[in-house]
Amino acid sequence: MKKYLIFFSIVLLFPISIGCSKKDGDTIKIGIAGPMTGDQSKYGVDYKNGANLAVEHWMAKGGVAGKKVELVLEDDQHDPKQAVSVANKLVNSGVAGVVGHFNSSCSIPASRVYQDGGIVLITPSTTNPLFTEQGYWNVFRVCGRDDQQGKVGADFVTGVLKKTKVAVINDKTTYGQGITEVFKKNIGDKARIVYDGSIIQGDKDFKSVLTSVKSANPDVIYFGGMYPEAGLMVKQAREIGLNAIFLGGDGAMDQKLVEIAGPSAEGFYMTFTPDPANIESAKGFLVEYTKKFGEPGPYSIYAYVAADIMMKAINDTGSTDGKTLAEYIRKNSFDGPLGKVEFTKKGDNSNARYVVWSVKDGKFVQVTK
Ligand code: ABU
Repeated sequence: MKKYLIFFSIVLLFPISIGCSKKDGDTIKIGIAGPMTGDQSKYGVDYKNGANLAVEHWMAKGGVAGKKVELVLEDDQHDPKQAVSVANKLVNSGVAGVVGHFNSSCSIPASRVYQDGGIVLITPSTTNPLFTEQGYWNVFRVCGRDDQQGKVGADFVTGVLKKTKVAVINDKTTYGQGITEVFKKNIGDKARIVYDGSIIQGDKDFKSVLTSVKSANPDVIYFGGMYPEAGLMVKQAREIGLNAIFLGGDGAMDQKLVEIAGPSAEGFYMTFTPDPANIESAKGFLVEYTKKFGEPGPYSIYAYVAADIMMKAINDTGSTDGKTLAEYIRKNSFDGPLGKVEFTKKGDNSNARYVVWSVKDGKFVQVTK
């Protein structure tokens, strides 16, 4: 009997130990890449915390394919060149897959490095369409796309707010420019674009641009960019008596925007995915995350889901081969805190959708269904 048990244990374990080759002993490495330092580091921390919680849950179940998981954190500082360098480093370090990057300007150039290195990349937050339109076999996103959220923003301005004079400002990044173009296209002839300009990401003083915007007298200012600039911009707009409604995309969505802008953040609209507090399957995650790390950021739950999908793929295939994992991820659906996640052939989440949020009494609340 003992001999049979030993025989079956070897037979059952053998495919796993053969397949899971990208490991150090009994450890599987997964890369987490994003802005871990600098002005967008809040998003990096959310990535790290969300992914750590997913690993903790897998460890409590006995590990991934029976092995420990080590998260390898890399800081791309939301800089495209740094992202490529980090991607090369992760490929060379033998990670089985990567969760990241945060910014479209980083994920898109890095995705090529991971593809060439045979590594699956699941981004929790990169929304520029090009990420999955390049035709790479290795890319997936848990979030939606800017051609979805840019349209939701435009429809909100013309259909719900019923405004007719719009100013647009982008931050000249892949994300900011892309989402602003989608917004403008969907505004079409339903409203007039009375100002169309840009700022440089990282700048702190927007008063000269805002003074020009004020002369154009818009009802709404659409900002394609991230929370550090969005927060300063709305604050400075109010300081010069520019009281138009602000609307942005998911990049503006973080409690840090309120910290930066203070009371001027009130009424700032942004497009993002529906509130997880209303999703039954997300409730356990939200309670546990809050207890461990404090209030989740908008993409904490997306980082959890991305890491969870990566580990489920490794566990269920017993492999760390990129193509095997990509095929598994493309063919299966994944139940988790965000509900069911399924991917299209290109790697987009077929169930992603967008709504409008706003800042009310210093907090973000969902305002459309
Ligand atoms: N989705 C907004 C922030 C990340 C990006 O650049 O896509």
